[in-house]
Amino acid sequence: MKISFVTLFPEMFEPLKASLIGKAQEKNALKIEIINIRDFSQDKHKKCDDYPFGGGAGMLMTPQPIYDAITSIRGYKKAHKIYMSPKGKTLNQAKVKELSKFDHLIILCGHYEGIDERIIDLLIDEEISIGDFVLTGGEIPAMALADSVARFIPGVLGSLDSTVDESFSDNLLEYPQYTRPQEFKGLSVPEVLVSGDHAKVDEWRKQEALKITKARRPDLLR
Ligand code: 4GX
Repeated sequence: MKISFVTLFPEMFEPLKASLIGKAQEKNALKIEIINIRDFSQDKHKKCDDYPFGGGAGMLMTPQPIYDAITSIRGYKKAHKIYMSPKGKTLNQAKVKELSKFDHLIILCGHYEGIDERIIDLLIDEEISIGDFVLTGGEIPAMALADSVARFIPGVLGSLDSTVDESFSDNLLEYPQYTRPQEFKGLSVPEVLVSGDHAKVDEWRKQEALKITKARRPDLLR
């Protein structure tokens, strides 16, 4: 898979080199590309923002540099083009899985009060939100989205397939887990987990997953 990030702040993507995504790139499972919108500004001062027509607080990103940045990307017509926005549909694991099937994602990161709506009309396939809160820009949401998508790409996760047996795979929160030592600060690991009875362990985990999901996220059970 290829992921192209389109941004005014390319330096913000440096941490991706260190992470799992960096490892995936070395293994050629994933190709990351960072496009600096400012490189495409035709303004004499490389300006990329302006006041909104009709007035109102703050600035908007102007359409020309974004349009030229996206259309400069090889294969942009066939790529799936996403705008990160609190107005988008909230991301969930089913959407992440769906996105992992595309060969090429282009993720546009907005700043200020957002972007000129005509970019969405002309180029964007879907708007995605990572949750009902507002950040200063779309870069962190874009990295969160890319990180979750990358986990579905073969060669990204260390162990072969921990994506299957995990939170959300059956739309439940994960059961509690324990490692050594068997007793820590007076708290013991539940007896069933050290019993060696795999059927009992599986049943306990299923019940615990249901219990915590009912308590914290009853919306997931529907
Ligand atoms: N999930 N942001 C977008 C600019 C903006 C402001 C208003 C449209 C309307 C966010 C989120 C998010 C910060 C990205 C503001 N765009 N992105 N940006 N929550 O908060 O994805």
